[in-house]
Amino acid sequence: MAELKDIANEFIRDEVEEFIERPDEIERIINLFANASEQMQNISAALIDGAHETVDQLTSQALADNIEAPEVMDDGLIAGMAIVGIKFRENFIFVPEVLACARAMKAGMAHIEPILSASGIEPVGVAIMGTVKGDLHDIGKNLCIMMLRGAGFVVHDLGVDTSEDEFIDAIEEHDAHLIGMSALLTTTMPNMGKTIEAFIDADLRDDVKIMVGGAPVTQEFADDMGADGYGKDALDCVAKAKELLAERAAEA
Ligand code: B12
Repeated sequence: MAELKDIANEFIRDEVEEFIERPDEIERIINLFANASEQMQNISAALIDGAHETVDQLTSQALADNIEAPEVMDDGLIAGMAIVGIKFRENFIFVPEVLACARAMKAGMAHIEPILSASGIEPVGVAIMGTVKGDLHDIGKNLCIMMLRGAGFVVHDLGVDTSEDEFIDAIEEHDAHLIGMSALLTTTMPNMGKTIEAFIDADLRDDVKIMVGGAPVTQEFADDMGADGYGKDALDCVAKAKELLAERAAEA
């Protein structure tokens, strides 16, 4: 098992010591960073610090050094956000600080996006993605969109705070058969179920496959509200999207 001293970056070691209290989380976070290169840890540290210009520069440098985009995304950017999430939950930081971290995340993602989205392969399907009504979290959804595009999907992004009608209109406008909904708040998760009900009411439920995701969403919740699939992360989102479109093709 990795130990705190195995994390090369001093700022991150201090963050773990000062802000992470739960033994299971200490173990998870130490393992996460101890297994990442020092260059990735430096990106995480800048993200945790909300230093968007530094994240911008370090991400660009890492890619120029031929580090693979998924490694920069997972070990640099998403790993940093894991500490931000814990600090936010425990009230060590508040919305303005988290917004600065989100801005830093976006600065890094801007470099990764063109690489992950450039699939160069034949379009494999059309997907509509959006964060549900009342919810403004879009970092995870945007990562899923990048990965979907990279896998050859044409994705129409409805952004955040997406109403049931906006999902329905988009399906009709783009002649799409796959929807991905994201929710990060326990208070907005039920809006996924409401959107599914709206598709039933509009007599369109059989025309679409619906997948859901977001940190508080589980397979059980997805099953309970009648979604067709659940994905735990962006890689899973792509796998689920392919699986659901194949299912639909078999049914048609
Ligand atoms: C960043 C952040 C914010 C930023 C969002 C910026 C942005 N542009 O997104 C800001 C500051 C705006 C914010 C605001 C709020 N937030 Co906030 N936020 C976070 C934080 C720290 C990180 C979220 C994140 O980006 N994670 C990183 C991404 C990569 O992970 P992810 O979103 O889970 O996505 C991955 C998977 O879930 C999956 N996935 C995601 N979507 C989809 C969709 C599909 C189809 C599939 C298959 C997969 C999939 O793939 C992604 C990639 O791997 C979380 C903490 C946390 N642990 O999640 C709190 C958190 C979600 N926020 C929380 C809260 C309470 C709020 C506020 C209510 C705070 C307030 N008092 O105002 C507001 C709500 C605003 C609103 N109406 O939405 C709580 C929610 C608690 C709860 N039980 O509901 C959390 C959990 C923090 C906490 N207290 O622990 N927040």
